[in-house]
Amino acid sequence: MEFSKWENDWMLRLLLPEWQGYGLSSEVAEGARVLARAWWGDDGGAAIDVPDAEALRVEDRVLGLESIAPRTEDALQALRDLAPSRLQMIGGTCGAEVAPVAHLNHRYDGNLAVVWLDGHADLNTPASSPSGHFHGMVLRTLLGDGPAALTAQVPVPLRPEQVFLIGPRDMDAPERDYIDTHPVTWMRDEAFGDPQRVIDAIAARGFTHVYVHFDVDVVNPADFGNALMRADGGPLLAEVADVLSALHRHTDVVGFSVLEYCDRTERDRDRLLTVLRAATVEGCCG
Ligand SMILES: [Mn+2]
Repeated sequence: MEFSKWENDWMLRLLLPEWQGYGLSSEVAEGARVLARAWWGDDGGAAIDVPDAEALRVEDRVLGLESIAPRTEDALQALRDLAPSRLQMIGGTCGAEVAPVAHLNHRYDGNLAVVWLDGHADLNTPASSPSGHFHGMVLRTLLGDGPAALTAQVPVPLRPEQVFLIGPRDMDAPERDYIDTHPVTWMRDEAFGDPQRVIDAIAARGFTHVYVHFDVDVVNPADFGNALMRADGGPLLAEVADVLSALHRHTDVVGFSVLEYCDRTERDRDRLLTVLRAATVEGCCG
């Protein structure tokens, strides 16, 4: 029935401009809001409120955990209430990913490939993180190892097999150890020269739904300057665009997030918008 399809299968646009996952500046919060206005216009969907200024302290070895945990709970509650089957998110830091990934992994009961396009692996734990910044722990938290105030909120943790790290190159030794000892997929330059490899890897694992995490720092900082963090080396924006487009064309992308954008130059804003519009025009999230 047409009507029930609408009820059960619909896409939510979510703006979650949190900066506390990094915690030292709120530049990404403004970046997220600017990007949302430019990409979505008035069709902005839902927004989670985030204070622009806030004193953060370290709790359980995580900077700002007292701010991050209740906001994550609010976001998860909103997703449970709205019950979207598809999501497009513009977030501040990668720390914004807990709620959308947890929601969709629950919804699809683990049939979800999580493609992590990022200059970093985000696989630290509170104990292994050199900085105490949550945005570098978020993927590990989704895998079940993280601050208890957040892991307790994830109804179905990711399994390592669901994780496809595409582009990480700047990682700490404990993150590398995790990759070496768990069946996660890790691709670097080879994925950007040949996006079909990513599609094939997902198909080989049997997943039929895909979540695409796009931290703009996956792009070589020599080619794109509007990212919060800097991970030297890596692909050109045009090469990342090819992967994004291939994923949207050839897989069922049920979630797509853009993170860690800082609105420093109009030129790079326009280049990014062109990429986002081109990638999503034929996919689910257009
Ligand atoms: Mn990241």
